[in-house]
Amino acid sequence: MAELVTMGEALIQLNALSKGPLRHAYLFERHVAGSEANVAVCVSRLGRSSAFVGRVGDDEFGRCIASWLRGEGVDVRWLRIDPEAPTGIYFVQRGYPFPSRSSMIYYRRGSAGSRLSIEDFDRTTFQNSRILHLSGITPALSSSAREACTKAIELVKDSGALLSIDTNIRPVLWPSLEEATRVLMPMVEKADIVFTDPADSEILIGETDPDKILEVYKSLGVGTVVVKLGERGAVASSGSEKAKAEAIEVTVEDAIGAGDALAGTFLACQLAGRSLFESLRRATLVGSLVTTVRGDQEMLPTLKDLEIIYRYYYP
Ligand code: KDG
Repeated sequence: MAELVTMGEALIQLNALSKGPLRHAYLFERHVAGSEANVAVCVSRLGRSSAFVGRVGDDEFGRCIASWLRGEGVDVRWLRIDPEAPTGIYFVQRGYPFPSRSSMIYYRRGSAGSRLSIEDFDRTTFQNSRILHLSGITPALSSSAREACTKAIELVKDSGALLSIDTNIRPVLWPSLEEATRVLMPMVEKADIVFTDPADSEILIGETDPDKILEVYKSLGVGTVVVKLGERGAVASSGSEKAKAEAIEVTVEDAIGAGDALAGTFLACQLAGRSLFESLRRATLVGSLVTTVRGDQEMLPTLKDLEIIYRYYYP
């Protein structure tokens, strides 16, 4: 069984080749994405085993996601083909209205991925796995997806594996930010590892200061907290240890997916037994790298390449 199991909605990303408002974009590039799928691929590229639980439609985009994940070495035995609904997609608009920033425009309501349910996995899915990774996106998709997250957390807490959660609040997917907080906080409080950022933490705990954020989640009983700070890098805390890592300077093509790259690399490093500092530095480095291209997964390095880049930046 896989060391890391993750559950959520894998999506097709259609990324505009040109920067600017989408109404002027003529050409789009197709990528496989979705926060949890990004983490699964990242972990697998870094030489650790990962499995993805979710649904895609019985359509060409669903087949594209399934074969891509399989090709990346992700265990897809719990990726279900749902004939009743299409695979979800989203478009990426880059560089407008803010230069260097991207926005996501979803076409995913009623998608196969949002129909994730407790029937899609069982106790054996998590047998011998060491980490279950969830994100705040999945509970926002539907009541059955929310129920699936709750059930998976219950099974993992019984199995002794660690629960990792990336808060990943996508406001357009929630009826209100209060509802996001009401649903996500009980999940976050059960987590052993939490990834978050100042924007999400302002919503969830009313804090934007990275040190305060670490403090608050630690006081709620979360063992390891990682605060992603974009071009400022990241800070983390685990037990009595604290670490800080700077992002490397890059030319940003599309920043979407950087947080998942950071989380996936951090988790792969933790699975490999690396220290908090070593894990955070590598995670921040990979987070920066993926912003240099369009697409969330193409730039995720193999373990061998990560070590080469790491030695270059940290001789
Ligand atoms: O973190 C990147 C993801 O947000 C992107 O791939 C799309 O999963 C996605 C989502 O639901 O926003």
